[in-house]
Amino acid sequence: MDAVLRDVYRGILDGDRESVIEGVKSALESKLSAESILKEGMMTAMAEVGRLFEKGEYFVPELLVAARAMQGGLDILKPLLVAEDVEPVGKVVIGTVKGDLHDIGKNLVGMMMQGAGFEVNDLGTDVEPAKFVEAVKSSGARLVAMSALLTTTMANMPATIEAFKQAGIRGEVKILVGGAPVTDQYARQIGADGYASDASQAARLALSLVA
Ligand code: B1M
Repeated sequence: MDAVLRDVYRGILDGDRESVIEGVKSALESKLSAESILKEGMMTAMAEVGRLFEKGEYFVPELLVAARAMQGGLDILKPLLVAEDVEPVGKVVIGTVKGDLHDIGKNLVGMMMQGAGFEVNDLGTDVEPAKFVEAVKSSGARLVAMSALLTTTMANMPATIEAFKQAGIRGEVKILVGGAPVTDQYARQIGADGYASDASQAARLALSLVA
């Protein structure tokens, strides 16, 4: 790994937001692409944080500071991942499902969708099914993107799809799901319209769903 990326990686593992911000700026100055900084420096670090948590070497506070440090780096990369001043190709309502507080993957998906030309209405985390429905009704969005990182909260994806059925507008929206425990098979089983394994794929799929 490039030395400057190693600083970004280390900064996330140490939960050192300032060093991640400085590392990302230096990496950009040394002409590394936003994509390689994100994938090689930041996402590999977050995967390692997860591994250390599983092994019992990291605990929730370490996860929190690592996430805060990663978000600091993402804020710097955002303008490079997102196209400015383009005519929206469509509107998307995005959120992490009820009971789930993980937002880094969802934020990345939102950024990539914005980069692909979507107007993104981000409802945040722990989003109740009814809130997704209300947001679609008030914004006129035709695409809904749901993220879940916990096996226990995945079940709130079909609950949200059911809320759209109950509201009588299931046929008016395309629903895209993703997040670490979600699979293509699960997406089909719950009646979603699409599944993506990462943020770039989610943006491509979103474009094809509104085409
Ligand atoms: Co938590 N956590 N966490 N956590 N956390 C995981 C998910 C876990 C796998 C860690 C582990 O055990 N190895 C585990 C889940 C186990 C399971 O359910 N099978 C876990 C657990 C157990 C928990 C708690 C229960 C811990 C506790 O309290 N004892 C708790 C739950 C809180 C809650 O949500 N109610 C908890 C809390 C937290 C923090 C709040 C401390 C923090 C999140 C902070 C934040 O997000 N602001 C946190 C973190 C940081 C993690 C890990 C370490 C990293 C997640 C992350 O940001 N990854 C994670 C371990 C891991 O993932 N290896 C873990 C980086 C991000 C870029 O990847 O989000 O996967 P990801 O997004 C990817 C794809 O999944 C995809 O695109 C992205 C890449 O391009 N994607 C989509 C995501 N959403 C998509 C939507 C799409 C399409 C693609 O379409 C709409």
